[in-house]
Amino acid sequence: MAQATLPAVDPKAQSFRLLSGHAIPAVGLGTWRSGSDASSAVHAAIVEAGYRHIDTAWEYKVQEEVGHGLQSAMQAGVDRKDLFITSKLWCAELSPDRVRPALNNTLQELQLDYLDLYLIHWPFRLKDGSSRPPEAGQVLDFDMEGVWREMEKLVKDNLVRDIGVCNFTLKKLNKLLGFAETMPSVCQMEMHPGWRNDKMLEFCKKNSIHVTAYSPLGSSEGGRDLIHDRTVEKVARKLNKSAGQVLVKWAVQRGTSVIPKSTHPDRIRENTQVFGWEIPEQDFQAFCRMPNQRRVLDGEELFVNKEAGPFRSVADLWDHED
Ligand code: NDP
Ligand code: 1BO
Repeated sequence: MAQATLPAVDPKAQSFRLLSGHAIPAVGLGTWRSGSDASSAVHAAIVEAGYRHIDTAWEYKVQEEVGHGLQSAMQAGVDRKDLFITSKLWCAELSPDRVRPALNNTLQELQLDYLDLYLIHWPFRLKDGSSRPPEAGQVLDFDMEGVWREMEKLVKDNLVRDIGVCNFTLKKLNKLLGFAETMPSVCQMEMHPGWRNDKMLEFCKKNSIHVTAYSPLGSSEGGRDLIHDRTVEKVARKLNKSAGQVLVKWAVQRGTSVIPKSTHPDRIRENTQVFGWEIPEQDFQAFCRMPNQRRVLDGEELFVNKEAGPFRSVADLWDHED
């Protein structure tokens, strides 16, 4: 297992260095729930707002639209090699024989011949066509080592530059580190002032795994409205920034890359204007003291079956670590 240390975090940096040596841009565009606007959002992000990092997933059902947006950005003169494109392996594909076909399908939808980063979306295997919540027998055993070996082969075959995970617990990450020949470069987790997840951030830092913070604004549709949180509004007003900008900046100052989603060109631009200024320490710490810490994306609807298991509660999903 490779052991190296990441360079110290430079809060002014516009990218972070991964264990592999590749750079991940500090701010990327999220595409979950972007629907048919994903193409124009990706174009606006790259061509008009200067993003170079796009986060998507097969499960978002927008990869074809994202692919169109990428193509139009490249036609406008942006080089593929300057882009950082992330996608994710869905739960139905979490068996070794399905990893490569799933990646090939994703590459085809995105019209790309390699990904910069391929992540295990959630560490739970689902039967094809599973319902939400899952019925008895729809959540299956997950051969983590077998799947990871296949992910490692994608790197060796230059189909993917880096591999990583999302929504892991410390227990699951420790298990993965026990057999990984290629270390996970990135752990993508829900993180914002309402769910700091400090334990995971510390663990990743100690193990030189870069963290990407998802749902940095508290997500949408039933999420947590951090944009109108009093502390966030107060700090934003003081710094003459928007609420979105101070939330994105807080994530970058913590040493994480961050992937706010928007389909509106003005917000897309706003969310990346977070360089050349800092959140002062006392305001940064005020965000770190936000009460009522809880996840927005707890996985319940996707994986919990209260009667049949194997996960009967949200606490089961998260290995009772919270
Ligand atoms: P975010 O925290 O990014 O919030 C998105 C919401 O905020 C949308 O409703 C958006 O609306 C609104 N918004 C965006 N910018 C602003 C702004 N400046 N001011 C006010 N409102 C704003 O939510 P997501 O849950 O989408 O997380 C971001 C990305 O992270 C996802 O899109 C996805 O790529 C990734 N993700 C990964 C997960 C995983 O399991 N690995 C899980 C969840 C997310 P509008 O579009 O109308 O501007
Ligand atoms: C169901 C997918 C959650 C967002 O990544």
